[in-house]
Amino acid sequence: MIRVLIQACLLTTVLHFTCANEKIVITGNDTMQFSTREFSVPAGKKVELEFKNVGKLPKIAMGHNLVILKEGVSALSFGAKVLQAGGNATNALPESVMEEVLAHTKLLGPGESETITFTAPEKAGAYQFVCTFPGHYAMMRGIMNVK
Ligand SMILES: [Cu+2]
Repeated sequence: MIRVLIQACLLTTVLHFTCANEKIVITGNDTMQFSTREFSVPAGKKVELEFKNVGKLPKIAMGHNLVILKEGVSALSFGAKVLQAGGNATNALPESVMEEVLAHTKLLGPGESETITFTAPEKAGAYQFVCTFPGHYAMMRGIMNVK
């Protein structure tokens, strides 16, 4: 009896780690706190940012978003501008203020998360971020350092 050797072809999955994206994870909670007040990204690099609302309160009372602002835009003055523009619990980021926004997530309810991808500015510096849910900008602010 002739034994036939069957050569099995082993399928290998080759993973390419060619793009070293920056992955940032930030959470927001029911006491109006971002888990991170400051983070750094390399200039001109693709950034992956995951934002999670880890709270339990309803979105209408305690929704959160994460809005990264363009260079030189202050989170405090931007927060006030959003209110003047009619920002509210169901429309926390009115279209009329978008020209000052670099990147942003949606407004998230309890347990929700969103991952956004954007390219960090080429210009090094401190870029402020903020939650624009009404009343939150006083506490929910931070800085993205571009290096
Ligand atoms: Cu918030």
